[in-house]
This record gives sequence, C-alpha cells and structure tokens, in this order.
Amino acid sequence: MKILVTGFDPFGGETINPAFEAIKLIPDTIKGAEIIKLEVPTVFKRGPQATIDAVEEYQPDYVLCIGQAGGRSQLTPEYVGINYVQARIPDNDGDQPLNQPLVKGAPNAYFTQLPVYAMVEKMKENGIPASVSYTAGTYVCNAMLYCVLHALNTKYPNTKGGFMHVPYATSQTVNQPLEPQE
Ligand code: PCA
Repeated sequence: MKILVTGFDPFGGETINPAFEAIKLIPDTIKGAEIIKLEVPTVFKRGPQATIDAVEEYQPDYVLCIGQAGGRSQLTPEYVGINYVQARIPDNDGDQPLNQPLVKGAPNAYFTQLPVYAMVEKMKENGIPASVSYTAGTYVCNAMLYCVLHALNTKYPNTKGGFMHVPYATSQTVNQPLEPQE
C-alpha cells in the first residue's frame, strides 16, 4: 500500500507550518505501507496542482493532505470540501481570490473518501484530542481538499483522499494572545 501525505509550507507570517513539521516525523514505512511525504505551497494555483501531480506520479492508494488551523485545539479530519473561495489573506504567491468558485461548473461540494470517524476514534484511543470537522474554511486548505477530491472523483478512481487540519505547534503560540484569532 502507498500513502501520499502532503503538508503546506508556512504562511501568514509564520516561520513553520505544524502540518509539514509533523509529516517530517512520520516513518517512511508504517506496517508495510510506503509513506510518500510532500511539502506543498500555500498557494491556490500551485498547491492543489502539486498534490494532483504527485497522485499522477505515485498512484497512491490514499492521499491525506494536512494543513494548519491555528485556533483549533484538536486534530480535525475534514468531512467536506466546498467549491468556493474567499481568501482572508493573500496566499504565498500574493493571490487573494474572493467570492468565486474553485472549479466553474463542478459540483458544489465533495465529501471526504477517508474513514474520518474511525480516524478520530483511533486518535482519541491514543490520547490525542480529535474531532471530525464539517468545514475546512474558504482558504487554501479547503481549495486543496476540494480540488484533490474533484481530481480523484473524475480521474483517479483508485486513490482515496481527504484532509486534516492540525493546531498550532506550541512554539508558534508562545507570543500569541490568550485567544488566537484563527
Ligand atoms: N492552512 C491554511 C492554508 C495552509 C494551511 O496550512 C488553511 O487552513 O486554509
């Protein structure tokens, strides 16, 4: 079995992204499954495409994309990606698309293909706070989830995909106010 795991690069003034920091710690093989790790840019145009290109290249059985959701306190596998973008801040290429679909004429939403409830139960059994989330927001992470699921549903039926948000790493919160913004 082959599993592609992607993580975003730092954005919004941060010097690390906990998503890719965590991915670096994953072993290259887990119970016989080959783990392919990829850092992807926090960029609307290039980020999802980098993941889709890697799906084409490696033909993995599963793809799990990971990104930072700073204000969250748990690991949150996402249930749904929506065909909509409303960028709160410019991406790492300076693009800030507002109030538009990600893929014109495509379905409004795709549901994850990953067993998110089982993933949450497993994480909790291991003492890791986790919940299923029903919104990945309207920024690059939602774009990643939606565009990857669109590609898998239309072109790569043998790969199952989904997305998980992770909280800030402790080092990022040292100088944060008591209630981080997001
Ligand atoms: N988090 C952002 C984009 C990149 C990342 O790690 C988001 O939640 O959209």
